Amino acid sequence: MRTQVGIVGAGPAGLVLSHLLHLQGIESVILESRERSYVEERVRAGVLEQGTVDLLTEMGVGERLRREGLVHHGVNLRFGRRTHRIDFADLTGGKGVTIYSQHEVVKDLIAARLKTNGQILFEAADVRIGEFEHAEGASRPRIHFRHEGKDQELECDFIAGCDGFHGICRPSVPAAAWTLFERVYPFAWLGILAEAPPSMEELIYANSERGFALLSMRTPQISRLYVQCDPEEDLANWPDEKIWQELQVRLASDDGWKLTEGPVIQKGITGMRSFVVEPMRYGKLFLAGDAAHIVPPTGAKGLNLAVADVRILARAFEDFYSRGSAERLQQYSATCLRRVWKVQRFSWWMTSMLHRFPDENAFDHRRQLAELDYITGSRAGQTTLAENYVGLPLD
Ligand code: RFL
Ligand code: PHB
Repeated sequence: MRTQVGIVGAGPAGLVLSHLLHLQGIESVILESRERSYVEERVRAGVLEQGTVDLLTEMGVGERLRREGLVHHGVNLRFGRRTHRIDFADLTGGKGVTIYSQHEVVKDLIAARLKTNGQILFEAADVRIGEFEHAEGASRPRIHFRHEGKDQELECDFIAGCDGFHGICRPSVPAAAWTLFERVYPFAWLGILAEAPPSMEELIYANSERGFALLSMRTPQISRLYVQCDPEEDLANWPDEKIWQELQVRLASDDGWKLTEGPVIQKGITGMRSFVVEPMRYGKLFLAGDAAHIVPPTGAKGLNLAVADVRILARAFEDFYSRGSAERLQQYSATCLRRVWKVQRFSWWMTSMLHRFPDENAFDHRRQLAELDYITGSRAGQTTLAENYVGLPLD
């Protein structure tokens, strides 16, 4: 088999890249280790920046998103039992975010790829990459894999490593070629999906004496809620009643607001880390999305950052194939990393401002509350949060 760009991973990064390339007349093949239904049902992120929505719309995959997505023009911070709304529309000139599940985005992208005869090989086993080491020269990268019981080889001009944090692309490069930057947080998020109408129109991020809590949503009937917990926590220790009890206490306010409970239909624990690999390119291998960086979910940025990377990568491939210019490919890593580090900073900042740390002392906690008081009380502070949350410019 032969293609122009071989893509490993059918998450948001791989799928958006493949569809953007198709729109530019560039061929690609996606190899995905999981089955289609698994990829289409995996519960993950839910907040899309304006730039992500605009890009998906321009790509022709925004129709259901426009119809079913919930547009939010603000977000609430709750601390000291009081609620403070950050008004994105007012602070950013009308911008907002859209609440639409990542797995719905993935479904829409897979449908669009298949409709235009895109090749996605699900359940590709033992995926290995080779001969990508040299940026210049005639050697062609190869991806070896097993599909439908047969060993196969995909020859391509370039490989896009869109295979997430636990993928095989990054570890296929000699460790000495990368510099890794990492911070692992001493807490995790226990998340639930509940059949309960969201108790607030917009999200609530709460810093409480008992730790962080978040009220989010998926649809007007389904709430998505999180509580900070120990990273080693066993889900078995969290029966539904205990989760609701903890949410009730952490989200409690003095303004008459009430949390509506309902049957829990899904729950899971997600660890929290900040991670960046530099550079994001090695020879003819380009890393994008979670394969290159991880953010803690407090800023709701993981999916948006993955989309921003592949938008830059698709443009670079377009320049290469249509004009023979490799300049943007050479600049790919540096261009992405400028944005990646700003988003890392924002995600770390939101995380540090909103969680209780096991080693914090009374001074640290008072300082955290003062920071929240400052951010919510000053227009400059609110603007800092708002412009990062709705998304920094893509260029
Ligand atoms: P993905 O979505 O992980 O997709 C990678 C794809 O590669 C496949 N793969 C392989 N395929 C072939 N061969 C191999 N050897 C392979 N190894 C892996 C995988 O099956 C998968 O289909 O990465 P991508 O495209 O970069 O997209 C990034 C986003 O998915 C991610 O940043 C966010 O979902 C992060 N994230 C969250 N972000 C938020 O903003 N809010 C959230 O609430 C939120 N929750 C989450 C999350 C990430 C999670 N992970 C990674 C465990 C919850 C979880 C559980
Ligand atoms: C979600 O709805 O899953 C969600 C929302 C906001 C975040 C993280 C996750 O910061």
